[in-house]
Amino acid sequence: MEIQNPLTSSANKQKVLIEIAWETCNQVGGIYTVIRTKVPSMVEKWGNNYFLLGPYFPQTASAEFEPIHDLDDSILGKTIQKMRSMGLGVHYGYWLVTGKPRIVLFDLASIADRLNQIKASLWDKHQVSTLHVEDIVNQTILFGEMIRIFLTELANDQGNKTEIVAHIHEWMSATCIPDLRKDNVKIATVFTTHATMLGRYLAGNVPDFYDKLHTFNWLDEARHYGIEAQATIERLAANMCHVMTTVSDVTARECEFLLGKVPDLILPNGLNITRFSAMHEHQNLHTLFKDRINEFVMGHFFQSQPFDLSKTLYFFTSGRYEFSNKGYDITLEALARLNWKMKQAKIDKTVVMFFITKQPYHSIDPEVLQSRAVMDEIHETCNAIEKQIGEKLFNASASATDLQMPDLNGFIDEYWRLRLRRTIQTWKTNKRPKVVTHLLKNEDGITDYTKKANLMNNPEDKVKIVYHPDFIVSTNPLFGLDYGQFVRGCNLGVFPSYYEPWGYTPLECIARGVPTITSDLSGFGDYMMQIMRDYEQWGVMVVNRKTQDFHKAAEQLSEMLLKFVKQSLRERITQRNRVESISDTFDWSNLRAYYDTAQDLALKRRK
Ligand code: 1S3
Repeated sequence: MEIQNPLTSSANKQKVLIEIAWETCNQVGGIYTVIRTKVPSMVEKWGNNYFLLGPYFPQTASAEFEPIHDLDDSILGKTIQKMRSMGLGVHYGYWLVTGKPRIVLFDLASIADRLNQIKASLWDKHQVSTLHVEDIVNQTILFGEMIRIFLTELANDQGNKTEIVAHIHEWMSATCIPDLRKDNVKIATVFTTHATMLGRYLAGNVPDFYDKLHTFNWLDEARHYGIEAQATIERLAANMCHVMTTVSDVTARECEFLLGKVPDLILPNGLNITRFSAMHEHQNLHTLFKDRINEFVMGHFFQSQPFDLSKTLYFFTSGRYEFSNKGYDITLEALARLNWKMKQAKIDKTVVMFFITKQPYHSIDPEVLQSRAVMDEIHETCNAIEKQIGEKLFNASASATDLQMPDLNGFIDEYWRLRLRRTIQTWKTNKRPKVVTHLLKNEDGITDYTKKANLMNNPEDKVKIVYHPDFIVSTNPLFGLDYGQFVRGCNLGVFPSYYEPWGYTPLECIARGVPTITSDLSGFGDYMMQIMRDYEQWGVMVVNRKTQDFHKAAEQLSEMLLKFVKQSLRERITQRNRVESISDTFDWSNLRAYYDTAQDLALKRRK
């Protein structure tokens, strides 16, 4: 059935959904993943009645945005036209992601001359204090004003012909909500917060944050951390939208105490899951990408510390650099304990733990690059020798007069022998393999902790550390893998967060059939515990951080890691299959229903 487009026809009263986010066509963090991966499922339900709004940044737009040049006389076309005639920069086109939805991007510079006037109005009407704010706040104020103008024009033009829902994500898109309500614009609003600004700051700075939640005075704390504008906008949006939502029960508690609003609904995050028709395919990919990680590990460690790769496990953690919020501290403590336990138990295995995050650095460490390059040279020399032996062996075999196996040693030229020996000689060293792959601008929590815990890649260590202070992209010379491939090549993802409203990283592991560790303070971990009682059976382990202190939780984590290390290859393969088999649970085709409910409720409340 063809879906009639109310933006091009005025025949029937229909519903239109507009999704609005700072991260539409603008990747900053997790919200981009939410919006982008959800598109196919939204387009499936709403067809042409769905589009998105976002900010226009030429650089990101050049990669993901395809302009539509001809504006028709639909309501959408007319609204864009009207805004342009007001002198505002409005870009209209397709977002080049799966589902290819239409998007409208606002050029913030085109309204920048009105910034002070908009700020004055925010203060007069809603007492939002925006003096001396960071530039990002100014940008979001401009963005909010353009959204307000757009929605108001669209709704006025539609009158009673169309029911419009605006689903607004995070405070960065939310300065428009108080005015939309005050002006009684005919639009139903859903506001989803993916964290609270205050929660993020307090969790990282105040011990026992969760126990003290009910004691904080939001305004005092917001002023203390210099985020009064953001916190006020968030609070107003939460209380003035028609339906307020967040991504997990964990964050819902924060909303209650820090935003003064118990969310109406919880909207868990999903992914666009692609499953293979044959189970062995994801196992094959694991082997393929693990081999690539093996190459890196040989280049990095074997120069001074060769170990048996068939008895080596790759663990990793990744995310923004929030040392204790993301649980890097507890992970390091647990690894130090694991190292000790493996040595005590004389376990004949090696664990290489990768920390993948983003911190300022000068460049990749030239010594790390050099070691890799020389190892590649050894590899090439071996290939040349292999070829030479192969050809000579074939000739000798074809022309053989007896059945004696020829002496292979005689087939290698002196030149190649010498070259191989010299390259190995220049490569081998007594130096300890580096912990950090890059030249960091500053020491940080990870480097401090590795020193303090003596996790320094000592020869006797069973647990080796690779700290890669940059996100992994396919052009990266050290791995030559994109992030998804890297995840597939690893054996275990470790994410015992302290503050994590949802947390996509463990979910990204599940989607790729990789077992994972999360915490009961992360939205995802909490959700998992609610929907699957036997989650451990399915390769998801949850560290108890709610009721245990740091040291007890670190001990629990180290035991989880040890148990994993002790598994046999066969057990690991079975576990990977089980993890992969639950990935569908998190496909948007199953989770979109939560969004449908929120949007329906907003329409009912607007009436
Ligand atoms: C937020 O991004 P973050 O990493 O700043 O939103 C994400 C999407 O809902 C969520 O997964 C994450 O926990 C939040 O913290």
